Amino acid sequence: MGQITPQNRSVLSLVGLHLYHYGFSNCSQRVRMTLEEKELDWTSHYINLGNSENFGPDYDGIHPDNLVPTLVHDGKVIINSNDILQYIEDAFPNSGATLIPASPDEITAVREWIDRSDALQDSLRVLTFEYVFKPHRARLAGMVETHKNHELGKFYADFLSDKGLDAELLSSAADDIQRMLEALENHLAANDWLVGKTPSLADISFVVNVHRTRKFPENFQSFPAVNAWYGRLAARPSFRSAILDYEGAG
Ligand SMILES: N[C@@H](CCC(=O)N[C@@H](CS)C(=O)NCC(=O)O)C(=O)O
Repeated sequence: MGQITPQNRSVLSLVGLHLYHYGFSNCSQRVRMTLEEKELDWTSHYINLGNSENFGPDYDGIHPDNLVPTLVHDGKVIINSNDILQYIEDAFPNSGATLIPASPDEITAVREWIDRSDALQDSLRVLTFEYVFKPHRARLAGMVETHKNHELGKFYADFLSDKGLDAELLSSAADDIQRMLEALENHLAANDWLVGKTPSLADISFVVNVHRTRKFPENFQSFPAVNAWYGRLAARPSFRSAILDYEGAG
């Protein structure tokens, strides 16, 4: 979707880079990691999803679906994390790391990996709620009300119901993630990075997903080439400042 015109026009006068984001959100993590790799200064607008701040007055009307992240750059408003990654690279080609390779074939390959990363979001959400948020269910009870008119409303209602998330939904999410890790493993067994000879937007987009799978009890860590690739990315300063430093933040 990329660039939008928000209902809340106040952001159109913002100067510089402003990111509306949440610590634990993998979509926010990939944008922060890209901003760090590009060595760009940005202003943080922290939207605590745990307190439904995405429905609060500061954020309502900025993102049409009340999701994070949103990037505002000199009044241009961009949503969808993977579109934001591409926007940042296009807007700042000469700053920090180059995150898009030069050849048309490689550019297409980056796009394809990013699309596959994007397609994992629903499955990651399902297992995140089941394994990471479920112990804190009681604290999330208010979400049925805040999310009731939202596309996620039914999901929150199911999650917070006595029955919990459907067993079939859980197993199909786990299968989806397993298949994706197998595809990554096949590719990374012969390549250090997803595309080309240096990390690209494809690696950043995906590594936050793999990072999330490491919080699940499933046997998602028995992929040696994925683990080695993950280790290479996790050793980068950008991974610490964009991801690890936010863990535990509300
Ligand atoms: N396709 C969107 C997905 C954004 C998304 O699902 N964001 C989640 C956090 S990762 C969110 O804001 N959820 C709101 C909520 O659960 O209330 C993107 O890549 O930015």
